[in-house]
Amino acid sequence: MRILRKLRLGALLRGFSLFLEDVNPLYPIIFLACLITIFFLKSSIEEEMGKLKSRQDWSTATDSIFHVGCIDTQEYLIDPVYQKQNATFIMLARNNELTDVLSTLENIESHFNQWFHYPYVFLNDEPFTEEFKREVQNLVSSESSFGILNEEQWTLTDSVELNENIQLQGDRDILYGDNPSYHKMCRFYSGWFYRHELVQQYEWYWRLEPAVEFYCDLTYDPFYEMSKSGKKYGFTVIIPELADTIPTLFRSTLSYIKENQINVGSLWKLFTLDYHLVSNLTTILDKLINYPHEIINQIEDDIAIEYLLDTGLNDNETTMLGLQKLLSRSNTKVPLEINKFSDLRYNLCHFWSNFEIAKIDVFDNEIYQNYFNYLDASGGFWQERWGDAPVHSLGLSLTLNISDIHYFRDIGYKHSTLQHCPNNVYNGELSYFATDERWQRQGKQNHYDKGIKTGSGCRCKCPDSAELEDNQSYCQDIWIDLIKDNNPNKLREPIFEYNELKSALKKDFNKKN
Ligand SMILES: Nc1nc2c(ncn2[C@@H]2O[C@H](COP(=O)(O)OP(=O)(O)O)[C@@H](O)[C@H]2O)c(=O)[nH]1
Ligand SMILES: *[C@@H]1O[C@H](CO)[C@@H](O)[C@H](O)[C@H]1NC(C)=O
Ligand SMILES: *[C@@H]1O[C@H](CO)[C@@H](O)[C@H](O)[C@H]1NC(C)=O
Ligand SMILES: *[C@@H]1O[C@H](CO)[C@@H](O)[C@H](O)[C@H]1NC(C)=O
Ligand SMILES: *[C@@H]1O[C@H](CO)[C@@H](O)[C@H](O)[C@H]1NC(C)=O
Ligand SMILES: *[C@@H]1O[C@H](CO)[C@@H](O)[C@H](O)[C@H]1NC(C)=O
Ligand SMILES: [Mg+2]
Repeated sequence: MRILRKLRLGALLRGFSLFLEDVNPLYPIIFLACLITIFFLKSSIEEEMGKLKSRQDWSTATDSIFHVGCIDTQEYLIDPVYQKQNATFIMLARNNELTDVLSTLENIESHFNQWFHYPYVFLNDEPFTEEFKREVQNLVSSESSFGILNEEQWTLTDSVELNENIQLQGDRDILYGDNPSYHKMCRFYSGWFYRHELVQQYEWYWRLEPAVEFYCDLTYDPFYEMSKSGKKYGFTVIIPELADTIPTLFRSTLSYIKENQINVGSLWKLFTLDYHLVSNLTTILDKLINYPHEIINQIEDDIAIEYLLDTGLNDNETTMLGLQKLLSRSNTKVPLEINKFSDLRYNLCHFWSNFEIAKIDVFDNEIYQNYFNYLDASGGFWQERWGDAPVHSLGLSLTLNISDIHYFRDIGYKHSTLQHCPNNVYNGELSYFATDERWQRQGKQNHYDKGIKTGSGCRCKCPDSAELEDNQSYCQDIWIDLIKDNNPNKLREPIFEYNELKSALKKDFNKKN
């Protein structure tokens, strides 16, 4: 065999060199150069790819993927420790969205629910048509129930003022600002969905929307895994909110916290930028220092001014420096940090709430409910266009810690224009089995993306467009940072103390002068 292979290789090479002799003596050199270029290009592409966020392993003791790659679902289901959870899908939808609803259902059944059979709750502000119910029931592998929202759950203050406000938001080009039903939807999802009688029959829910897409198979039960590991809320996408839609949401949130003396959870750190870097600052410095790079400069100026005031004005350099600093400080206006309240600012990050897997009681509790009532009374759901996503995120941070949250990094998901799709695991594929002939996959359908060593997904087929993790905002970075923390549930404390910093800087000052 080996001899045969050698012979063939020899023939091939001879053929090739004959071909080269025939043509141009430069060709072998060009050919070699090409090979070398390809080799270096390939390894540099690989190196570049390795730097991509989506190709890195983010798992920490605080949060990691429940099962990397595919697992054997049949075995998982019969394992005596496995327990099906008291859980449901929920979807708010209109009758005219039936096609998009069916597309979501097909997706979730084929990628997950054909093995787990969790029920569905559909909600609507109008009665669902018979056609809607029939088509849905024909498609899914479990029970479905259909609920209607009452007046109280689906409303905004009905007044002239309301209409003017909503029109104004349209004129300002605020996304969905001039669409009253969008405001109602956001208000419903902010404060009512978890209290609906059909939803109240469960302990867990998975929120779906019409026309969303799942790119991978989920071969384990996310409700069970969350319950087992003490997780309470799961997300797939975290992004910043459009600032124009929520001008006063954060201020209202802070008022609620103050009035009710809420001790926020450490999740608060994911959503807020803390200006309070130095404790015990004098009033004026507290106003002048907003960013880390300003700390040292401002305290040094303070020292120079104090020196001048202590020693009096004479024409040596040190007192002149103090004079200079005093003059420039007296000319300094307190910087206008319009988004800073009580030394904090909302960084606009939020879990994208069109996908949520969570426990119903993360919302169905006194603190969150009163928070919603407070926000509702303030009018922001119609005077502005508060989305349910930032309201959920800020509301959750009133009670939850970082370690209560799970990032479903292995769930490939698309809603409207944004998508997250994980890499498959290198050699981590198990063969697919359908429980219904409708979900059979043949030929191309049963071929998936090539895996990598640090992959996490199971049988993902990702679209050829930008991956959110690689094209993402600061929000994802803050998340990664926080789960790396050894003590993620601790709230942040000021890093420096004013008197300590000042006496250290004073030593330098005295040495120099
Ligand atoms: N029944 C009903 N559902 C609505 C209405 N407006 C929005 N929804 C649902 O609320 C969810 C979010 O609405 P969508 O238009 O997708 O907003 P987006 O995801 O923020 O772009 C979807 O599940 C919609 O089907 C409405 O007026 N009536
Ligand atoms: C599921 O949870 C709900 C809400 O807590 C409860 O009322 C219901 O009895 C539970 N159902 C089962 C089957 O445990
Ligand atoms: C704050 O400053 C005062 C007065 O300079 C000092 O007595 C106190 O110890 C400082 N507080 C802290 C926490 O260092
Ligand atoms: C500047 O003047 C003060 C007060 O007279 C004095 O203590 C200090 O040593 C002088 N510094 C220099 C650099 O001459
Ligand atoms: C990726 O980022 C670029 C530049 O920030 C942006 O123009 C583009 O729309 C983004 N793509 C996606 C899919 O978010
Ligand atoms: C959050 O963490 C703090 C500090 O470890 C702890 O006291 C508190 O009970 C935790 N909250 C929740 C909801 O687990
Ligand atoms: Mg949507």
